[in-house]
Amino acid sequence: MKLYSVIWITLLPSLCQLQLASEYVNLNNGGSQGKCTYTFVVPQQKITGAVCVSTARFPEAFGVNRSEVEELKQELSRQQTEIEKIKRLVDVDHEVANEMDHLRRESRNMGSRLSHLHVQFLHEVLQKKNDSKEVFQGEDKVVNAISEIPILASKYRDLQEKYNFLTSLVNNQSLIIARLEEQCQQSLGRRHVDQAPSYSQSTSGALSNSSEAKKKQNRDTHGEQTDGAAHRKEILPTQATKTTSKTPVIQSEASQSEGPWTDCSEAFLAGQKSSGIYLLKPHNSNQIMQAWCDQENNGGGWTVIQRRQDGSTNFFKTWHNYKHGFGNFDNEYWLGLENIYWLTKQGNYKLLILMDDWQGRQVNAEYDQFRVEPESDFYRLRLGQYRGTAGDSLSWHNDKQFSTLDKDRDSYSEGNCAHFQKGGWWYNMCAHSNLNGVWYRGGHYRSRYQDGVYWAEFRGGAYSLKKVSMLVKPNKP
Ligand SMILES: [Ca+2]
Repeated sequence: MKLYSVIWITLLPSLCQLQLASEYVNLNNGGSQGKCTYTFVVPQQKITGAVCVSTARFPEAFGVNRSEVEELKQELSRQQTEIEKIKRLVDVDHEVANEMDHLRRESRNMGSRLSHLHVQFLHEVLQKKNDSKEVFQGEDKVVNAISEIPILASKYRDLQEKYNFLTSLVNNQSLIIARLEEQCQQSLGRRHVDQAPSYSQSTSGALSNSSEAKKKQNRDTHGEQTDGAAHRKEILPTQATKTTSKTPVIQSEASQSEGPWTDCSEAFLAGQKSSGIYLLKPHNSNQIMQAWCDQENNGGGWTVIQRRQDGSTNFFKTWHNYKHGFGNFDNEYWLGLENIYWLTKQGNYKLLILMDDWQGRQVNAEYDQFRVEPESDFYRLRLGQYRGTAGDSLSWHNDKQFSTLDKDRDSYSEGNCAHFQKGGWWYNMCAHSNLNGVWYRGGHYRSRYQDGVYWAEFRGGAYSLKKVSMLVKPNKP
């Protein structure tokens, strides 16, 4: 390039400048020596034809003709073109280099992104492994639980067998107690017969010997209807005092009642206006029973068939107990399904239920018809229309049979409602009312089941009532 520049300078059209150019060349080559030397490096050219040289502009003296200059120009132009090409290539190269840089950077980013994804992938693989482990553990637990089911089932069967055994034991014991009571009464009866004259003398003259004997027999009959504890409570004092005085129960009887009456209403109409224990013998029944007659409240003449008031009597009893009755007539008791059957069979009876809560609220529920079917139909409940202030929690039990812990006659197919409710009742599925349930003190109670003495429409199933009584009376005495 430098060489061509030198040529360019020396071959400027204005030859008058040639001298200056030669001096420049000489200066570059150390021309301080004063010698003037010209050096031209031009491509060799073979001149074959006539060369037209303007003698005016390119004097022969310089030894450079016009065609050579043109050639140089062309060469120069070609070189310039080459230079431009090279420049463009360089530019392109530069762009390529930039592009390469950019790609390299991008590649680096991609690399780091790939590393990141790889780490993430590894992490997820580990996580999956852990999850699989948990799934396996869960499956193991399920398998273990399944394998325990037969064991639990067999335990349940064992418990059920034990329960059945205990139930039959309770039944047997109840029968034994009943038999012992019977024997006891027979022996008592023999003693009473021996002492009949003195007994007769001690009672009202209006009573004949035969009626006294009858009354004595009535007492004995009643004894069969009470449960063991209650019965012993009443019989033992009689034994102890038989030669001197009668039991309080008998005294109240003798002073009030010349019965037996068909029911308390008949006694009331006959002038017996004091509440107490009366002897009753319903029509067509050879059973003589005792019952508390309420002659002072709600018009009098009411026969109490059930009463709860202090939790003194256990109501979680067997069929035998519920059939014959249990408890104490002057306190808590159940008259007995057989007695209720004979009592309500006599006519058209109504039922009155009186309830007190622990805050002193008193409510009632009255049903204009009430009776129970015979034992062959498991004392099925027959109930009329409701009226009252407590709300109706018994109609749902209408037409249901009676169930106890040892006799499941309810509408609940999964078990015996009497087990859950801990009483005897005309259970459905299971109860809107449970007046023979567990007597809990204070009202609200905590229990696994709704087993309190409750009337759902009054205080709900989780509230055990303080006082409850069930009374019957004929609609048209
Ligand atoms: Ca059942």
